Amino acid sequence: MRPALFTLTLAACTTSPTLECPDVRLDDTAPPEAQPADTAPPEPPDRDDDGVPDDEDCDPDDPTVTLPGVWYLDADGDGHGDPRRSTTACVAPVDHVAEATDCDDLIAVRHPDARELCDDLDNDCDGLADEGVLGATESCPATSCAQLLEREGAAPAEAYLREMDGDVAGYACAADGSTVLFDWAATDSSALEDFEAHIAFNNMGVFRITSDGRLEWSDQGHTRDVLAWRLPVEIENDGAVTVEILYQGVSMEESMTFLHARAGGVDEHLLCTTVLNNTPESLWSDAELHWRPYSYCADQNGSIHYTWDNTDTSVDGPVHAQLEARIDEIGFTSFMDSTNSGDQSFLDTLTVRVR
Ligand SMILES: [Ca+2]
Ligand SMILES: [Ca+2]
Ligand SMILES: [Ca+2]
Ligand SMILES: [Ca+2]
Repeated sequence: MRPALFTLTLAACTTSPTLECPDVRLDDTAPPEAQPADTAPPEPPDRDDDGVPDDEDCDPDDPTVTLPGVWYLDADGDGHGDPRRSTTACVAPVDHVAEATDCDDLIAVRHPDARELCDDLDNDCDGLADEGVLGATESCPATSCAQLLEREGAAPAEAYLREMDGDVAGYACAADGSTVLFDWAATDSSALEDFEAHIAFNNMGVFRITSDGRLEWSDQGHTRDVLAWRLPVEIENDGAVTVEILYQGVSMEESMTFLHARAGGVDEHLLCTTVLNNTPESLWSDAELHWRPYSYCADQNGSIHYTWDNTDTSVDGPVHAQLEARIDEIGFTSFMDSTNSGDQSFLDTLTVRVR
C-alpha cells in the first residue's frame, strides 16, 4: 500500500498550485546520464565577414559598414549636435549629426567653430562672452574696464574703447580692472589745457604752469579766490576710487584744499588740508562758497605747509576709497587767501581711477 500512496501524493503535488512538494530524489544511486559532447555554439551568420553579425550589421553585405552609429540632434542647423539628445541608427535621422559639441543648440551663431561676435553671447563656446572683441573696436565698446576684466577672465587690455553719448572714447585699464579717468602731469601748456577742461570755477590771480613743470595757483591780488575742478565720472563703477597725487600747499594759514568724490549725491572726502581755527567762511563770497565741498574735513592742529604725495607706491601708496554709492564726480577744490602771506598751491601729478 505504501508505494501506491507515495505515487499518488507526488502526482498531486506536481499538478496542484498550492501543495508544497518535498525535495524528493527517487534514486540517489542511479548513474548520471551521459553528458553531450563539449561543442561551441554555432557562429551567427556574418556574410561580409566584418565581425558584426548580420542581424546587427547596418549592411550585412558591405564590410565597410558595421554597427549603427550614435547621432545627435542639431536643432539650430549649425552642424554641431546637442550632447544631451542622441539616438542610435544606421543612417543619420533628419536634423542629426555625428558630433556633439554645441553649447547652445537653439542659437546657430553659438558653436565651437563660431567666430566671437559683439552680441553679449559666448559665440565660440569657451565660457566667455565677447572676449577679444569687446572694447577692441568702435562697434563693440565696453562700459568699463571692470566689464572687460570680467569678460576676459584676466587683466584687461591696456586700452579699450567706450561709447559715451554717441562718441567713442579711449580709456586705459589698470590690472585690477579699474578705469583710468584722468592721468595728468603738469608738463607744458597742453597739460594746462587738459586740466582747465575740467575747471568749473576759477578766479585765482595766478594760474599757470611754472618753468619747472608744476601747476601753480594763488590769489596774488589778496582777493581770496577759489579754484573748483570737477571731473565727471561716466564710467560704470561700484564706488571704488584710487587717486595718485603729488600736491604741495605753502603758507596756507587761512587757505584750504580738498580732494573729494561725489557719490550718491554726497561729497566724500578723499584728502583734505588743515583748516585753522580762525578760518572763517565769511572770508569768501557766496559765489565762491558755492564750490566748497558738502562738509569740510578739518585737522585743526595741522601745519600751514603740507604735501600730499601718494604717487610713490613704495611709501604711502595711492589713496583708495570704497564709497557707498556709484561715484558720479571727482572734485578738487582750493580756497586760497593770502592776506597775511603768500599762500601758494602746486600740483605736479594727478591720476584718478574708478572701478
Ligand atoms: Ca547645433
Ligand atoms: Ca548652436
Ligand atoms: Ca567666447
Ligand atoms: Ca559674443
